[in-house]
Amino acid sequence: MFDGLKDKLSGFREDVEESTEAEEESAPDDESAAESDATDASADNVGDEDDVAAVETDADETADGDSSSSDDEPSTFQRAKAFATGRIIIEEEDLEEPLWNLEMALLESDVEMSVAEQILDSVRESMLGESRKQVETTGELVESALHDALLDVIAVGQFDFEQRIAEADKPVTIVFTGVNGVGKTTSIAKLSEWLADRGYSSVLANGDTYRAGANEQIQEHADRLGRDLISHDQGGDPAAVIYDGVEYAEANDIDVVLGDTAGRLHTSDDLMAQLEKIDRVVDPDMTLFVDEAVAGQDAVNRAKEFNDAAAIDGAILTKADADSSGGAAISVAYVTGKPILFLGTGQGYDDITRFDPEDLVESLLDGE
Ligand SMILES: Nc1nc2c(ncn2[C@@H]2O[C@H](COP(=O)(O)OP(=O)(O)OP(=O)(O)O)[C@@H](O)[C@H]2O)c(=O)[nH]1
Ligand SMILES: [Mg+2]
Repeated sequence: MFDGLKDKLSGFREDVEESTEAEEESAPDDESAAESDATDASADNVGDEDDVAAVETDADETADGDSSSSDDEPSTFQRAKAFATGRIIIEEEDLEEPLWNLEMALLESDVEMSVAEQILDSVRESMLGESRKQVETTGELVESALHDALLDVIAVGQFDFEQRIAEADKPVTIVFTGVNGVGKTTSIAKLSEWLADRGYSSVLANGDTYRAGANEQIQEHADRLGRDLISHDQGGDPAAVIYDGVEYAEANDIDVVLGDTAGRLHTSDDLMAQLEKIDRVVDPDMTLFVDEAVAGQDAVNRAKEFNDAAAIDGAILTKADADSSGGAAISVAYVTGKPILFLGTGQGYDDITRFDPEDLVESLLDGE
């Protein structure tokens, strides 16, 4: 999951390490007193010899840049001192190229432009502090800057889904929307199982009265899981089906109503009007937008458009098992202001995971 993105993020770390190594190379030339300690200090950060050779030209440029340094920039003495104590000073120019590469990497991974910019701004800010920052190791600094920057965008709007279910008046009605074939019906079946594992009963209501075969498909899930299904004939009114689902749950003491809907484009006026009617008639407790992680930037755009057309409360990203880019997982919450609540990670009923921003960030950064 998200392997392509993991590689790209570790590329940023290497980039910064390289450009600060170049920095270290230049420091002893400026201050011979620092030279002996410097060799030890650089040991942690210097990689193989090719790397060092490759950055030496950069080092010259960096040193040249410093000759015109303003008062804000570290003096030669400060640099040498920092260097001698095994510390590194990260300057704006060290980050320029790595940040550019990071931006390209994020965009290539389908991270939305505004989200990539936000990540860059926050990485830049935490790595430079006011004008510069002294740190123990560059790797640690990169790690913590990326960690915080990613978490800030990924965790937007998070709430405790289970707690919300626990505290809400029953039945809790959840309606699922999204375009065709992204995994709405499968996610309903998975969520029904997820809820059952936590002690909540649920009934399925098939508001997809549009597509031929939809009743049979969801009936199969209901049978396998031993859940009740409320459905009407094809062509019926989706709001009426979900309404019946709510009445059934009230009468039978069922905790949660899971209302399916037909796949639709946000541009389809008829189908969007159906959603509005469901909203009016049923007044669901939550509307969850479902899309597939593999759709990348398209999924991000759709999340935004659905949220604009019919406010969503959260999202489920399916097919994360097949997604290498991770762009949708990183961008959807920031772009909509609504959290990703679950990831679909396969075709089995158990293949659903509560989306945990902290876990995701850690797995993105641990490079495994
Ligand atoms: N690999 C993988 N496949 C998934 C996942 N979720 C759903 N699928 C598959 O995606 C396909 C479409 O799933 P559905 O649940 O029918 O999608 P839908 O959104 O209800 O489709 P429509 O009702 O036609 O709009 C099925 O083959 C599912 O098995 C997932 O998390 N991972
Ligand atoms: Mg469906």
